[in-house]
Amino acid sequence: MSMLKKVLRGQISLVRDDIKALIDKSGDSQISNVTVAQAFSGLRGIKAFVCDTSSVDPDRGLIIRGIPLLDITHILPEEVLFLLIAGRLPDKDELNDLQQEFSAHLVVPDYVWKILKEFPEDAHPMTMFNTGILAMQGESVFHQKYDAGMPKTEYWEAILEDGIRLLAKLPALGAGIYRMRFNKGARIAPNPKLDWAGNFVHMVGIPDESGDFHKLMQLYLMLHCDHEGGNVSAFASHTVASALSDPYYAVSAGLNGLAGPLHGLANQECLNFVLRIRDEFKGSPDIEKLRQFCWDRLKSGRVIPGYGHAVLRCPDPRFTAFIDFGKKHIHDDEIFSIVTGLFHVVPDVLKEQGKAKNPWPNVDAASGSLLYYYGLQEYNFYTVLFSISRTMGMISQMVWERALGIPITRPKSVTTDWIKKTV
Ligand code: CMX
Repeated sequence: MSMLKKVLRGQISLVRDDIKALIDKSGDSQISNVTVAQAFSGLRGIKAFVCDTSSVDPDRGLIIRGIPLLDITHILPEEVLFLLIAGRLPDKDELNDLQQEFSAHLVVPDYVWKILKEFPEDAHPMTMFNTGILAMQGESVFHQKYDAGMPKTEYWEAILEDGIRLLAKLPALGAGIYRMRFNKGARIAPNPKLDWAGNFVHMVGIPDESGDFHKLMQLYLMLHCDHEGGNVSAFASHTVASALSDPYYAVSAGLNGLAGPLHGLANQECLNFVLRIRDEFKGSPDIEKLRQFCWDRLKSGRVIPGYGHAVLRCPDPRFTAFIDFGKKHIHDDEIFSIVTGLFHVVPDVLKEQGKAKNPWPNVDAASGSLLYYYGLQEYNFYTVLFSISRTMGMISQMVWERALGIPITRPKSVTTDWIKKTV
């Protein structure tokens, strides 16, 4: 049995007892109420369910199991996965054990590549990626054990097994799609000796003599891991998994939400926006020209990608981490200087326009400029990278939801007539 599973076995009954005592004592206490305006506004701000893997503080950003993100930007994605699930960082043996588990499940089955080969040449990489995940659904341990009559108390173990197997394959799936979709030549086989991010760099086939692209991918895959439970992708996968659909169904569903331009696709939109600025001004323009460009975009009725957030009310620490990386490694780069120029301009423009509740940059504002610098320039691939990482959060949340026996999601909708008659 994996060390992570053993750790969880020791925790689950304690957490269950703790929650049972909380409900016995305070089950009738109120934590939120819902206004008519909220009922018409994407459920914004309603506290209606629990997610303990991470939380988003409006003024501080992502906090993972009590640790502010900027305190752990040095850790590996595998370490953050352990942290999300177990609530603490792994020691050396536990990390090694998790990495070995990944190494045992790196290969994407051949039938997936056969399906993906049939896609049109201009298919979006996210469509291919999510299809690849869904195509592997028959591999699900949860699904097989459920059919064989697995007791409820073992659901979480099967979800964890599925999660590790799926996560192990995602760098190969993503890198293979990159090479297939952008005509980069044959797929490169995974190397079981490499770490999760290193394997992606190896299989994507972009030269990395300095090792900095590898460092960037470690940071990238760590930073995007989770963002509490209410964002579109987490909430979608939570809902689908609550019907006891297995992790292949639930992750694919969540990632279909991540593929929306107001969510994870904003990273591709953002780099596209930055490249349009570079092309229009033949380089990095001065601040005044940037300001005008942003106003023109707003006046055409479009959002500024990479800015604003439904929960955050401060610059996203994930943005800060990427900017710090850029300042250290690529500070002279033209594209990166447009990104930092936008950071000087956009918040004031959005404040002046007066619509966005949060004028600050989010995670998607800076990541593309770094990927572009290291040679990953096909920006409609960027959301696939976000997806590889975010699957860690979805799986972690799913493991705990099944461990705690959280029932099927089914909030009550009401009609407009009902509201009119009731309030
Ligand atoms: N540019 C222009 N207008 C913006 C804006 C932006 N970056 N952010 C918000 N607004 C507008 C909204 O479109 C809305 O306008 P309407 O009243 O005309 O509908 C108004 O400001 C109020 O919106 P809000 O309450 O501040 O923001 P929401 O919670 O509704 O939406 C988000 C949040 C992220 C969808 C929005 O800020 C946005 O569209 N940003 C740009 C896209 C983006 O970067 N998305 C990535 C988010 C991070 C992620 O999930 O990956």
